[in-house]
Parts: sequence; structure tokens; C-alpha cells
Amino acid sequence: MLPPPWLVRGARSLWHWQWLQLMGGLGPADDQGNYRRPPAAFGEAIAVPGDAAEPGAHVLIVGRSCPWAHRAWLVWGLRALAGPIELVVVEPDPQAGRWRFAEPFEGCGTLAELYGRCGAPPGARATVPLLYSRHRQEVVVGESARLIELLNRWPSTRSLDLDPPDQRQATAAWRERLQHTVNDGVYRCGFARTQAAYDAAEAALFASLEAAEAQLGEGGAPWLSGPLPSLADVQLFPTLIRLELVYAPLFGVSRRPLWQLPALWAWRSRFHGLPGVADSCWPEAWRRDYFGALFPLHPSGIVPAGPPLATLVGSFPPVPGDAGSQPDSSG
Ligand SMILES: N[C@@H](CCC(=O)N[C@@H](CS)C(=O)NCC(=O)O)C(=O)O
Repeated sequence: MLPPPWLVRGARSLWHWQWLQLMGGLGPADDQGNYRRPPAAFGEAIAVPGDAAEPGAHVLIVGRSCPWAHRAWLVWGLRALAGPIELVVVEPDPQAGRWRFAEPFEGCGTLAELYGRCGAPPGARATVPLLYSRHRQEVVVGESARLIELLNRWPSTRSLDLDPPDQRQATAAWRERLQHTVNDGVYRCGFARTQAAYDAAEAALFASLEAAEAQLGEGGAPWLSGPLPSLADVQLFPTLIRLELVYAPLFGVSRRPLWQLPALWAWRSRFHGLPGVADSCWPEAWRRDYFGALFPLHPSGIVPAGPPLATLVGSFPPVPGDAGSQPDSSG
């Protein structure tokens, strides 16, 4: 028998109130219900340190599921920086809602301890990515947009410049647009508190994806800002590679599946094929972390099955027996 309408109404408004409280734990919103990402601690731009080329002097701390960490991981991989910069992958602790080290790092068990030790203001979020100096025992930079610029200038044996001079203006314009409407845009959809907030973020997201599609479409350059890959491509990839796996089902960004944007589909496959990119992709960890940890959006914690990554980065449509239809085992 159905419960009486007054009970359904009461339970719904109580649950909605509780949901708003829980969403407050994920991040702040303005009074219109738009998600507002808090600023990072250690967010200042800095110069390449004098001991940059010294093996093991610096450590890049990342988490597999985090798209902001993924962009730093990509530059580290694309520019072959494993010699001078050690990569440390932290694990999520969904119960405590924080990152922890698999092995104690500089005497710290959690990222929050390391932040505290490095002088982060009390209450600052302990976020990845983070570049740490072992010699100075301090954070070099903890904000991904500045960090990828720094890693692009880091001395490397692979002379790849991801800010090619002839494309600099276009790269900067794309990066600025992507940061707000796409990279943060998917979060602004998923973490919206009201329909209007969601609608605005969703429209801006797809307007940018359609602009990228037009840019890369017929006769366009292979990369977002021109003939060479740039930091703009680096910024777009972590969001687009998570689209079908996480963001469409969890954040509600499914108006246009990527197969309806064929130039972007081809671009994603092309980027995934660059040396150093595939090793940074962990689809099982992405799904486990997002669906398992974002309780207010997915209280059951059940991790749904998703398409194998290989079917998202091959040619379209996937050909049976082709590498593109093999199950992905990297995650
Ligand atoms: N603005 C930061 C955002 C980084 C960020 O929000 N990272 C998330 C993971 S996707 C995190 O570490 N969150 C932990 C927390 O908020 O406690 C950047 O771009 O570096």
C-alpha cells in the first residue's frame, strides 16, 4: 500500500534538506545554487627551481581519479619527466573523505598531514595535484593550471613544448574557456543545487564542446589550438576521457554523447595515442572513486559497469575483433 501523500511530501522535503547539507560538504555554492570551486592552497605561479634537473629532488603527487591531477600527470608523461620528478599516487579514503599515502611519505600518512606540515592554512583542502620539493620540504605549487605551465618549462630530455609560440594566443584562449565551462563545467553540472544552475552550466559546457568540434572539424587542425598539441589539449583530455565512464551517468551531462561529435571523438583517440598518455588512464579506479565516494550524488555506492576504455579511443564505430573492441585491462 502506498504511504499517504502528506508522508511522501514530508519525507521528500526532509531528504531534500539533508541532501543540501551533504552537498555543502562537497563544495560551496552561491545563493543561486551554482557550485563555486574553492581556491587551492599553494596556488601561486613560480619559477623553475635551480635543482629541477636533479633526479628525485621533486615529487609529483597525484590521485588516479582526479582530472586536475590527470592534466599534470599527462604533462609529466608527455615530456618524459620521470627522471627528474618522481610520481607518487595517493589513494582515496572514501570513509574519511581524504587522500592517503600507500606508504608513509616524509613521515605523513595522509595528504592533509603533509599540507599541515608545509604550512597550509588551517581548514585548507588537501588537494591533488601537488609538486613537492624534497630538499626544501615544501610545496612548490598546488594548483594544476600553474603546475602544468611549470612542468612544461621543466628541463627534460624530450624537447616537447606544449605551449608552441605560434599557437600561444589560441592556446591561452582555449585554456581559459575550457577551465571554467568544461573542466569545472562538468562539476558545475553535477554539483548544481538548482535546476537553473544546472541548466546554465550544461549549456555552457555543450557550447564549448560544440565550438571545439567546429574547430577540429572538416579541414581543421589536428589539435585544439593549431598543428601542434598544446596545454589546451592537455586540459581537455581528462574531462573528455571520463565523459561516458563517469560524467554522463553521474553528473548528468548526456545531451550529446561524444559519438555525435565525431571530430572530438577522433581527437580523443589521437591524444590517447600520444606517448605517455595511456599509462595515466585508470577507468576502473575512476568509476570506483566517483561512484563510491560522492555519496550525496550516489548514496547506494554501487559502481555501475561502463564501456571498456578501448572502445572509446578506437575508430568509430568499433570494429569487431579490432583492438578497439578488446576489453580494457588497464584499470
Ligand atoms: N584547483 C585545484 C583543484 C584540485 C582538486 O579539487 N582536487 C580534488 C580531487 S579531483 C581533491 O584533491 N580534493 C580533495 C579535497 O577536497 O579534500 C587544482 O586545479 O589543482
